[in-house]
Amino acid sequence: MKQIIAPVLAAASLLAIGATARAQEVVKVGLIAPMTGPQAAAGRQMVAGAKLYMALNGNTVAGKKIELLVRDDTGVADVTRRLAQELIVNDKAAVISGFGLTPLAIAVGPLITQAKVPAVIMVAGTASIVASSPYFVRVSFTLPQQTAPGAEWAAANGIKTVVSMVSDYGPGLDAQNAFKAKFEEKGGKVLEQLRAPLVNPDFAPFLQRAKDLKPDALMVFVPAPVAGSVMRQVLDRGFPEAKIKVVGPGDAFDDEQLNAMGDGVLGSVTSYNYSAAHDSAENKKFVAEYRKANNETRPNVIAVGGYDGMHAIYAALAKTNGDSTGPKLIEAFKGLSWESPRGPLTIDAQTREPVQNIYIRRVERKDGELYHIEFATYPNQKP
Ligand code: VNL
Repeated sequence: MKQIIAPVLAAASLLAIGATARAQEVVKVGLIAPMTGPQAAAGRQMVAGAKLYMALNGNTVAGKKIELLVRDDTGVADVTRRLAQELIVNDKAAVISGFGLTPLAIAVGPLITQAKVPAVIMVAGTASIVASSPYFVRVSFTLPQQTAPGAEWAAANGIKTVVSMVSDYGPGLDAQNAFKAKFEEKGGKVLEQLRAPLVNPDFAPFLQRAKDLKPDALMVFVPAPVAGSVMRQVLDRGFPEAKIKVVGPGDAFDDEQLNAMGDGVLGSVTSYNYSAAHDSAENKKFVAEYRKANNETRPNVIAVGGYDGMHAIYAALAKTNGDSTGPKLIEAFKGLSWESPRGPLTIDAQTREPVQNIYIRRVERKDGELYHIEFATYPNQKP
């Protein structure tokens, strides 16, 4: 009897080990972000958002353990491409994510198409990116989506002439074109479209030119990490005293930096998909947990992108019941819909783009701090 039981027990324990190994099967998620360099704030915020989602929702989906692999591309597209290749080929990542700037997303398009690995865009906002590969999916926004409602609001609220000043690359040109198209359709006039270099910008000559043209408003787009520096120069140059308002998408009024901009930005009206003051239970929880985990800093559009990007990955994996093969996974992202801290968010099943509310907000002082207080909504905006 003993001789029989021993091998049976041994087999049983081997089975148990096998079951444990299966239960711990890992799905690797690459997150490529600028953790150093001039856009490092974007990397820090994106990773903080993604990690917060995992901390609040556990690291197991459909029986698979989710492992986050963070890589620093320093904001350089060639590095993004190399890291994506390493994540896919060496680490066998099932999905990659991140992309803090437009050129960094564009750089991985051909690679993900060939490898059939989904790439979740958490920030980059140039309209054309997602259509360049059937394996892109975007949870962030596009600049035309963010900008057009604000242009309409400006035209309907006493602003007749505008000069625009943007960072000279994809999202800046998208914002500039979308603003002009909508603003002029509604009867306004864009007097001049100025473009400052993305790298080491000196805004002074552009701001002087804009001020000399005496518009009712200056429309500004810069990537969110540059917001504090551009707004300081706008205020120092006396735009408020000259009664020139500042309008546009919310990037130049980044939530993390808003309070430090001071009273010169009080009353500014912009259009955007996210405000830290968004009035919902989901957002109150998100802001409180983010502050607790991140040295009391305020979450911004980029932090929400990281948080929602992880949600999309979890939800897609749950939908495939843990099957992380690329073609099945990319299908599962299509049509996902959930309540984000920003409000309701849907990934359009045809375009793989975010459909979301765009809010008109005014900078006000609330509980002793400056916030974007939303007061009008353009619902379910397609990119
Ligand atoms: C982009 C667009 C980057 C909006 C941003 O901050 C932003 C981009 C890093 O597409 O490069 O606020």
